[in-house]
Parts: sequence; C-alpha cells; structure tokens
Amino acid sequence: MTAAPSLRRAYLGIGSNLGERLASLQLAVDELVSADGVTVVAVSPVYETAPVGGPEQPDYLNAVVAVDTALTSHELLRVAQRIEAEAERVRTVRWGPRTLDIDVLLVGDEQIATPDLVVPHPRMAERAFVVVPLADLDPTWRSRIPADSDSVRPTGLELASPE
Ligand code: GSY
Repeated sequence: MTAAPSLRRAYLGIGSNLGERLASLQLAVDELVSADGVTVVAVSPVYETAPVGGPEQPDYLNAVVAVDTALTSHELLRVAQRIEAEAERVRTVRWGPRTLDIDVLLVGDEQIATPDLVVPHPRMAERAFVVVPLADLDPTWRSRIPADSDSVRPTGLELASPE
C-alpha cells in the first residue's frame, strides 16, 4: 500500500504589468482555487512595484498566494503554467512585460534544482516585490525584507479569496 502524499504549504508569487493587471491577478487566484489538489489558504494584499530587470517596462501589481497541496513541485509548476497560458500571457521580450506571471517560490521545506524548476525560487530573497507580500503571510520573512522595499508600494487593494 502506498502512503497518501502529505500536504505541504507552498507559496506562489503572482505578478502582472500588462493589460487589466488586477483582473489578471484575480484570475490567478480564482484558477488556483479551482485547481485540483490545491487549497488556497491565504492571499496577501496587492502591491504596486517597480519592475526589476529587463527593458524599460510598466510597473507591476504583485501579490503572494499561500496554498496547501499534496502535488509535487513540478505538478504545481504545471498548474501555474496552465493558468499563465489561460491569461494569454504575452512574453515577446525576455524579462519583459507580462499579462500574468506565476512563480513557484517555496514548497514546504523542499530544495530542488532541475532544468525547469528551482525551489526555493533562486532570486526570491533579493526581490522586495516577493518578500514584502510573503512577509504578510509568513512573519518569519519580516526580518529578511530587502533594503529597497520602498520600490514596493501598498495599493489598499485586496484579491477576493475563499474565507
Ligand atoms: O518574476 C516575476 C516577473 N517579474 C517581475 C515582477 O513580478 N515584479 C517586478 N516588480 N519586477 C519583475 N521583474 C520580473 S521578470
């Protein structure tokens, strides 16, 4: 008999800087709520953030979503990629503007490095647009907020999520 896979708390970063940014983030949350094997447990407030990397591009809206899941990290990545495709992600320029980007940040205490997925996300700790909303959901990150956190501005906007 095979043991049932155990639930792990995972964190996903969501971002948009093209089109209806808030609607794209809400679509991400709604699709995660509907996804098999994923339970959305918390969603951070929405922040407006200066773009990091790439060519000159518009500001992003960013948030972080906490989920409980028994999916593997790669299964979670596939869920994220399906949702990105549904949002008709447009990525003509590497690091350029995008309708919806979903990054797998943390999956329990897993550490993996594969060609298509590295967990924890390799650049998350240096990105204020990730750590600030993550610290809203997991206070252990508060002491690790990068110095340039003034590039991450509260909007007062919240995404609708299950109680
Ligand atoms: O890695 C996510 C896509 N992305 C972002 C982002 O979501 N927010 C900000 N502020 N800058 C970014 N640069 C990239 S690439």
